[in-house]
Amino acid sequence: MTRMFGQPIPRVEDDRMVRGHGGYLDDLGHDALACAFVRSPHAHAEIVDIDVTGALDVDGLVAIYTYEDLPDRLADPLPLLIPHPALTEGRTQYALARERVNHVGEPVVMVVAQDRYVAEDAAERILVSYRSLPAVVGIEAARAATQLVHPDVPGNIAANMLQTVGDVDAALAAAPHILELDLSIERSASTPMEGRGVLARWDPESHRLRLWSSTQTSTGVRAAVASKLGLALVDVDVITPDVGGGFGVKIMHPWPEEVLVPWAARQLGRPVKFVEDRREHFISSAHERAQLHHVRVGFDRDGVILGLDVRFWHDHGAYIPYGIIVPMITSTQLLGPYKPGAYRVEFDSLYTNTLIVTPYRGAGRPQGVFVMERTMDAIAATLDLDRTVVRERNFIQPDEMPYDHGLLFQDDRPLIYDSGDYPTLLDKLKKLVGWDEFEAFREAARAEGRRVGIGLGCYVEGTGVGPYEGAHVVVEPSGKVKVATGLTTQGQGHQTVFAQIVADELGVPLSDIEVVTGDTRRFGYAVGTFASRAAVMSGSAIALAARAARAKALKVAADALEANPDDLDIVDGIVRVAGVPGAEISLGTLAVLANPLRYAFDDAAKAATQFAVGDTSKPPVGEDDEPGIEGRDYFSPMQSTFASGMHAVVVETDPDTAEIKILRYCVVHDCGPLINPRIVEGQIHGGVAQGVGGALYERMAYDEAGQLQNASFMDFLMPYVSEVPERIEIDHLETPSPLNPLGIKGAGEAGVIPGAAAFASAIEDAEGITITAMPISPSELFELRRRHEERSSP
Ligand code: MCN
Repeated sequence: MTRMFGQPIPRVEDDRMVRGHGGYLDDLGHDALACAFVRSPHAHAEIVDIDVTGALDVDGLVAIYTYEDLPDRLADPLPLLIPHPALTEGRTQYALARERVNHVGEPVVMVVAQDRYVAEDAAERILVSYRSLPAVVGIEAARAATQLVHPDVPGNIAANMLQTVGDVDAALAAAPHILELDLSIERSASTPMEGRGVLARWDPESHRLRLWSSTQTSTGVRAAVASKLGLALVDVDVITPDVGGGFGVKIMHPWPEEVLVPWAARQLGRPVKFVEDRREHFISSAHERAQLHHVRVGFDRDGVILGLDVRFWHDHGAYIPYGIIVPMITSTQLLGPYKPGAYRVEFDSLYTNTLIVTPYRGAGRPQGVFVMERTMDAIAATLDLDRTVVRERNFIQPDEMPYDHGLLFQDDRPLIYDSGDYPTLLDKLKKLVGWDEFEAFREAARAEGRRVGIGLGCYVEGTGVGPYEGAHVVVEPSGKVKVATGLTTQGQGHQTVFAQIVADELGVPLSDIEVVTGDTRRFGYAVGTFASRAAVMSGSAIALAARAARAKALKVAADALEANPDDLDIVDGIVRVAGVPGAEISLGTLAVLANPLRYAFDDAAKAATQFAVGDTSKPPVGEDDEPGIEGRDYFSPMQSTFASGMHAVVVETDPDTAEIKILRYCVVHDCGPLINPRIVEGQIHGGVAQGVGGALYERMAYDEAGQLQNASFMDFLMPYVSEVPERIEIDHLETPSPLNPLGIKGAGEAGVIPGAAAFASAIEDAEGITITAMPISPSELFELRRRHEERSSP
C-alpha cells in the first residue's frame, strides 16, 4: 500500500462543499424560534431604564429578556477563561448588560420571536435610556487614564507582566550601538465568511439539551453551557456543523448568545436559534492586533544583538474573557529565530471602550515579528549591512537545539525550541526569491522609472499547545473505520489528513475511513482548534488510537487464524499471515468476531474463520478481551513544538499614487514532516492572504466616541482575489519535532505571521522611508513621502 502520509491528495471534504452541500449553522433549525438583540449604541454609558412595553404587542413575539430575568449562575459575569497571576484586574461582561455598557454592540436585551424579522421589529420598539459617559478609545487614551473604563480598575490596566533574562541595563550600557524604535500595529479581525451562531433544542422528557454551535471548541461550549444552566455534562450535546471559517474568533466561549439561547430554549420548551449578521460580527464578536511598542536595542559592530528591551501596550477592549494570551505570545514569540542577548519585556494590557480582543490567526505573533524584524532592518541600516547578514549573525544555530530562552511561554511552561534550522531556511528563501540578484533588478526597474523594493520577515511559532487531545478509532463490521476526535474543523482539511494517518497506521484504504470532529456525542473530551494544534495534538492522538486498534485487530486475528501476531500484517483492510497463502481475514470480519452478539448473526464471519477453528458456535477470541476492534488514546505533550518560516516580498510602489503592488511573494516553511503538502500549501495561501490584509488594508476605524466607522464589508477593506498575489512561491524544510510520534509541527497560522513585517521591510526598501506603523495605505505612504521630503528639503 502506498504510504498516505506525505501525499498531496485532494481534500475529501471539498466535493461536498463546492457542490453546495455543506451544512452550516443557518441551514439548520428551520422550526426554531429566532433571536435578535438590542445592543448598546454607546461605547460607554449607564443604563437608566429599559422600557419594553412598545414591543409587547408585536405579532409573533415570544419573549423578551433583560438582565433582571436571568437566574442564578446566568446572572453572574461570564467566565474568565484563562486566568494568570499577572492578570490582577480581570473583568468580564454579563450575558446581558447590567447597569453599564462598555462598548458599542454589547447585548442589553434579548428578543425571541417566531422569526428574525419579527424579532428585529420588536427589538426596534424597545427603548433603552442611557446616561452616556466619556469613552476611552485607543491605547493612548487608555494610558492617559483621564477616564476609566471600569471605575475600580486604576490606570485602565488589567495586567502588567514583566519577563527578564540577563542584565539588560548593563548590556545596553556596554553596547557600542543603541537604537530606539516606536512601532505600532492596528486592530483587525478574523472576519470569517459565516459569523457566530447557535441553535438549541431542549428535550423536556429526557431533560437533555442539544446544541449546534459555530464554534472552534464544542467541548468548551458544552462545559460552559452545562455550568451556566446547572446541567450535567452528559446531558448536553454540542455538535459543530460546517462553520464557514473561524480564524480564532470562534474559540471564545461562551459568548453571551451561546448561553442565552439554550437557556431560552429550555425556558420556552421550543428550539431557539441565533445567527449573527455581519454588522453584529464587527461590533459584538472580537478583534485583535492593536499594540504600541517601544524598543531599545544594543548591538555590536557586527550587528549582533547584546541587549533587547521591549515595552509594549496592548489594547484589550472592554473585557478580558480570554486572559492575556495574546500579549504573552507577543512578548515571547517576538524573539523569533534570534538570540537577543539580555532580554527584558514588559507589557500592560489595557481596557478601552471598544470590542474585546481574543486571538485572531497568528495571535500576537504578527505584532511581535513586526517589532523584531523592524529592529533587524534598523540595525542593518545603521551598520550599512545586508539585512539577511544581520539576521544570520543573530540566529540560534541548529546545534544549539533544544534552545531554552529562559522565559515562560503562553502555556506557562519554559520557552524551549525543540528543533529547527534557521540558517538553512534563510538560504532557501534567498535562493527562492533571488535575494542576491535583486540589486540588478532594482537598477533595471529604476531605469524604467519604477520603484521596487524587497523585504523579508522571519518567525518562529509555538504550535500544538497542550494540554491534550484524544481520539477514538473503531472498525465496523462493514470494514469501514470510524474516527472521532473532539476538536473542531473550520476548513483545515482535517477529514483528509486524519484519514491519511489512520490509513497508514491501520492498513486500510482512505475511502474506508470517515472522520468526525467537534461532536461531543462522538468524543467528549477535547480542548479545541486554535494555536495550530490539530495536526500535532489530534493527529498524534489519532495515530496512537489507530495503533491500539491495530494491536487489537492483530490479537483477534492471531486467535482466529491460529497464528503468531508477529507474522501478521494488514494491507488494504485484510490481515494476512506471512508465508501462508489464503490465511487471511478482513478487519470487518474481525470486528464481528470481537463482538459476540454480532457474531451470532453473521454466517459470513463464521465461514471466514471455519478453516482455522472448526467449531464456529462461538467467536474464537479470548474471553477476557474487551469487545470490538477499537482504540482510544490521548496525546498530552510536555510542551509546544516550534515551527518556523521566512517570507520575502517584492513590491512596486507607484511614484505618483503611492499604490503598493505585490510583484512576488515567497515563503519557506518548516512544520516538520508534511502530512499533506497540498493542504499545508493551501493553509499558507490563506494565511498570506490575511497577511496582505493586515499589512495593506485592514483596520478597525473607531472614532473618538468609540463608534466603529467601518463595520461592513463596504468599508472594511479585505483583500479580494485581485489584491492577493496570483502566485505564492513556496519551499519547505522538514526538521522533525522530537516531541510527538509523527514529528510534526503546526502550519495553520504560519502564512499570516510575518506579513506586516515583510511588507514594511519591502516598502521601506522601495521608498527609503522608515516604516514604523502597519497597516499602510497608499494615502499614508503618500503622507510619509510628503513629510520625508519636507524634512530633507533644505
Ligand atoms: N498539516 C499537515 N502537515 C503538518 C502540519 C499541518 O498536513 N506538518 C495540516 C493539518 O493536518 C491541517 C492543516 O495542515 O489539516 C493545519 O494544521 P494545524 O497547523 O494543526 O492547524 P489546525 O488544524 O489546528 O488549525 C488551526 C489554525 C488556526 S489557529 C487558525 S486561526 C486557522 C487555521 O488553522 N483558521 C482557519 N486555518 C484555517 N483555515 C481555514 N480554512 N479556516 C479557518 O478558520
